[in-house]
Amino acid sequence: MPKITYLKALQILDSRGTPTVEVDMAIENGIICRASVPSGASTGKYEAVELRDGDKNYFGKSVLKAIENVNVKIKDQVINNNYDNAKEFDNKLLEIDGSENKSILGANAVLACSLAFIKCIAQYKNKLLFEFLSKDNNFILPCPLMNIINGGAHANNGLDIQEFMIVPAGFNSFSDSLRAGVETFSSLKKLLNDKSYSTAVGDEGGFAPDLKTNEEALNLILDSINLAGYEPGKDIFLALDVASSELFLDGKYKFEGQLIESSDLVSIYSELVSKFPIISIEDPFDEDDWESWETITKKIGSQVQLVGDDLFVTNKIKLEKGIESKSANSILVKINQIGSISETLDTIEMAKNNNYSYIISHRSGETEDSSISDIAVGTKSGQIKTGSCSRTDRTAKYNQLLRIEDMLKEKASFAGLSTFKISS
Ligand code: 2PG
Ligand code: MG
Repeated sequence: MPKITYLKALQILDSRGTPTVEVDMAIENGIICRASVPSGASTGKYEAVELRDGDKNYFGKSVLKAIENVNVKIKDQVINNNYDNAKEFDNKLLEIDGSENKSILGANAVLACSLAFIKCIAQYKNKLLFEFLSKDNNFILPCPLMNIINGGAHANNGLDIQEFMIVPAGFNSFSDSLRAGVETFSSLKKLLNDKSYSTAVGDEGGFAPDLKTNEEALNLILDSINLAGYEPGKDIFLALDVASSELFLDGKYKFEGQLIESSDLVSIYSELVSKFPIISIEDPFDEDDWESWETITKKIGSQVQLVGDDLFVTNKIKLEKGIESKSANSILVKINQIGSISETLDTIEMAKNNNYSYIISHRSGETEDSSISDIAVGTKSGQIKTGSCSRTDRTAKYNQLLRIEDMLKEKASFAGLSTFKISS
């Protein structure tokens, strides 16, 4: 791999208008790559540290310290050096940082460099990122989990559950699946309009109507699937991200206006799964409530995918604890939660080896960088969570998948339901 000849970070804005880090990197033969970093709202307590300035600019959210860390601390050590592979480069970043959780350089500074580097190597090897990441030539296009009704920390309505997603899995190709998702989204808009609900969209491009109950949201989605001409539970399934760390209060959960015990919540989920074609529930319990995770996995883990997001924060050590305690059967993978691409790939490998499914995911604050689509194809995740089908920050990811599908043609198959941890 040729030497790194240029490295420059710039403060740009994410989809919420919050500052984030963008990096341009060049290598000796003239290849230049750009990467930028997403940011969460319902962040897990154990995520790698996103460095923010905390001063008066942007109400404390500017990232100029992280930018300086790239432009000075990282640049000084990596410029004119060459690294054979992503792991070697990422290890160098970890060494410069020296902390447990990237708090010195900032996970935002580290990830921007890590992602720019892997893009440079891929280009140097004359490969697209998804090809470079793939271990063979059997490509699988992921099934989308599309967040069409937003609640929780992503909207200011009355819904406790953060994400109500549709999963258009019953199709033969990614583009047909996406089309069915888009048609359902448009039908939902019509239904909301008819009922005089707001059709303004939330952070991830889904609608954020002021619905009163979670079941009302689920029923509206079923109606919109039917209205679009599809069959719920055959063509299109449902998925939830409860993001329940946000609902956890003194050992109980705030749910539909009441403080309830975790055992009540287990019953609520079991009932929802029996009433609706729900195939995946993310963060049903708080990131520290391991006991409830074990209980629910025992109870419904053979029927439905139980996804650890805040629980695992894309961290191998956390995932290992989950595997040992039989908590969850799936992991959400967010590159900025752990902060480097090689660590992300290591976590994916662990999930794969232990029969956990893994969903490549966006953050609620996104940029135009669509690398997660390549990562989903390159790692054969079979599932991608990247919001609804509005807002360019979300559609950029779907558009990249359309391009990959077009490029691969019959060399790729569509994952459908194949990677979901559900009873057949
Ligand atoms: C989540 C994500 C993405 P955030 O909880 O899964 O949908 O939200 O980026 O705000 O953590
Ligand atoms: Mg989540």
